Amino acid sequence: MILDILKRDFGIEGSLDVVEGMNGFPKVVMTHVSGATSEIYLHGAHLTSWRATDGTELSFLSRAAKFEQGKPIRGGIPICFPQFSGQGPLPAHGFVRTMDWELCRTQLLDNGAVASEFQVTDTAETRAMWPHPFALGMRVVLAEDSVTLSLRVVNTGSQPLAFQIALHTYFGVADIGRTFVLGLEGTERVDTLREWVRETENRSRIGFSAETDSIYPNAPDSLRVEDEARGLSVAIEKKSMPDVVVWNPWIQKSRRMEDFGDDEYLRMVCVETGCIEAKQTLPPEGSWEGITRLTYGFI
Ligand code: TA6
Repeated sequence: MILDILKRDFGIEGSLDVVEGMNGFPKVVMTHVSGATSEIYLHGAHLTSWRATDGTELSFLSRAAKFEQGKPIRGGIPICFPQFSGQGPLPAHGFVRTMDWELCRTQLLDNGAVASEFQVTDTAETRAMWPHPFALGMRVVLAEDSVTLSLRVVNTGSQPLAFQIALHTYFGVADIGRTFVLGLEGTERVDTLREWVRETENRSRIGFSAETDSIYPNAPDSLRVEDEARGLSVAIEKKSMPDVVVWNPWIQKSRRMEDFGDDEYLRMVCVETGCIEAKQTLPPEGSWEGITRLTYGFI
């Protein structure tokens, strides 16, 4: 059975296991010696859980999330590639988040961190939608107080490869009304809910009281999400992922999403990092890498 083979080939006693997740979908469970954990489904190489050393869940996974072939998982950290949202002819956020990725490496590092690597490449189905060969890798490193996600795109074709890419990170919070995003003051904001008007963000602490869906092109590489109700913060540090999106669906959009509870907007916020306006183009054999590190702490 595939699970037994994955356990045999990639399991690390006490640090990493491959188990049956929802609907029998295989998932990697990483456990740091401190007690911190993370879970990543091979479906979409989708991180669905990141827990602190005391078991506090820092990610968000909808109670209505679907675990079905061809469907994205609602919550966690979906990988958007080669398109972001509906900004092109492909399915929303591209197609890799609904593909089965290969688990290709696992490690227990000298510093005690636990690492797993996943890869997906073009298929006849993807080439029918998007006629470009590619290889996309993701590496997840779990440490005591952080999880680091590194993405790498390689152009394995003979033509230039133009793409968008993002980590669509859902953060779990206790109360959206006491949740704030810091670090975007002075950055240009594109408000997709107001005809994509472009204006300067003048708030040092962005709070939430309505549907929010803003793109911040070329945003600072250090941001923070504050969950005031739990006294928790998550620092976001990024490299080569210039653009940020801040999203909360609020009441009406929540009701329209079948894989999202009507009240769940109260307990999540998305702060996404990637190349959205900064579309990338690789020459044949060229590669791009981007990193986002999430570190939790206390306010
Ligand atoms: O977060 C930005 C965004 O494009 C929003 O407009 C919203 O559509 C969200 O992504 C979720 O997209 P999804 O396809 O996962 O429902």
